[in-house]
Amino acid sequence: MRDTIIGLLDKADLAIASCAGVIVDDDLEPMARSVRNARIRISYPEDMSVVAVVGGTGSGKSSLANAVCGADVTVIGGVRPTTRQPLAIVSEARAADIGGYLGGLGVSHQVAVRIPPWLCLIDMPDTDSVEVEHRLRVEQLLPCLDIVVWVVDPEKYRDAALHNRYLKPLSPYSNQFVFVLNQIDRLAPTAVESVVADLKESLQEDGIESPRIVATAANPTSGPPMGVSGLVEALEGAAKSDRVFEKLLIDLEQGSKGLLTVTGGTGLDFEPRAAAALDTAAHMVVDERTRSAIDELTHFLEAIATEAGSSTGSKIRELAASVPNHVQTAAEQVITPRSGKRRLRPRGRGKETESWKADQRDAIRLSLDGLVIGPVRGILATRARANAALADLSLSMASARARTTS
Ligand SMILES: Nc1nc2c(ncn2[C@@H]2O[C@H](COP(=O)(O)OP(=O)(O)OP(=O)(O)O)[C@@H](O)[C@H]2O)c(=O)[nH]1
Ligand SMILES: [Mg+2]
Repeated sequence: MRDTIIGLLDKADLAIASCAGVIVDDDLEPMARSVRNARIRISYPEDMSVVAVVGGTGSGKSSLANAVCGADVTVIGGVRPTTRQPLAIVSEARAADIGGYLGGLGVSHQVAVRIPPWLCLIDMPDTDSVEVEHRLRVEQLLPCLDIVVWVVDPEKYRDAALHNRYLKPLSPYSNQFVFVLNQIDRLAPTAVESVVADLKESLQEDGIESPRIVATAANPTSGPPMGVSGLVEALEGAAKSDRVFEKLLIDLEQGSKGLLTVTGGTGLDFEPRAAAALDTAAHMVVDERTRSAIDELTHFLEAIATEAGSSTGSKIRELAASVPNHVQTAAEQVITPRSGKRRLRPRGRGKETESWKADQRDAIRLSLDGLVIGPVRGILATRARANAALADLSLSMASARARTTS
């Protein structure tokens, strides 16, 4: 799988290069960032999983991290919010292997304790307190995590912000997720099952078909923690070593899907539409309605620019600005035939007039095709090349995915 991902990253670089000048930089950046992040991630061991505990303030994230480690490593508190900086908890045996990756993510607080060697657990700040900085920090780290443990409590598990802001848009990553319903000691034992079922239903509404859900009490008011070994088991299940690559594959799939809609998704149907616009404009010029011909071609290019969008759209709009000059140039041909001798417009509606008009229309259509349509064709050809590179990347990703699921 490692080699497959490396091959895909090379293709993705090519596709991004083909999209330069076709798609505005701001829209290309997420894909470019995914490729950069993926190259960094695969330079660290894939048999270690960077797992973050994420959720609302007071849901019990820090308590869960302590319970998983079997030690008081991180601070839990009664004042909301408590955790202000991400804290990475790594195994003593392999702290050195993953420390550089964490450092690169800006997670400078790291402690080494006795936990399974594959696990690197990050206790995160909250996603919902008054401290907006906390949420932004979580959102900055989310794309670089291998596994996310979403912690909810019996009151807030249907919180609209959690579902709409995070879980719905991130549903393609559901294999990377483990859901924890914490504080079950606060529920009547008979109610736990129905709350878990309701949580499952809300996750399915988000597009997460078969969520892994664990019910826990990380720090119950009385008695020992509950359900923590179930959480560790779920994490072990989620943390197969191919999972790191699978997540990177989804990053690339999501990125290229977005770009493909810009390079080819609109189906411009350019040639027949261009031929129709040229025909109409040529008729207008010969009938001495130059202004209408300018409007016809300008509107056509504007429509194409809008549908193509992004940098391609801007370039077509630039060309549209020259349409009046080009139409004037073409109009002059009506009275100046190729021989250089003036051939005056015949009078009346007779055969001679009609044949003169047909000749002039052909000449004008040809001229406008070269002056106006040709350059647009060139711009769209560049877009088509970017589209082809992205389509090639998508094909390779589809076959990589078929191999991971077979
Ligand atoms: N009853 C009960 N209380 C819990 C449980 N887990 C955590 N708590 C309590 O909930 C409070 C918040 O716990 P934390 O672990 O600090 O919560 P957190 O999600 O890390 O909160 P922030 O750091 O503010 O985001 C503390 O008073 C914990 O003792 C639980 O399973 N049951
Ligand atoms: Mg905390």
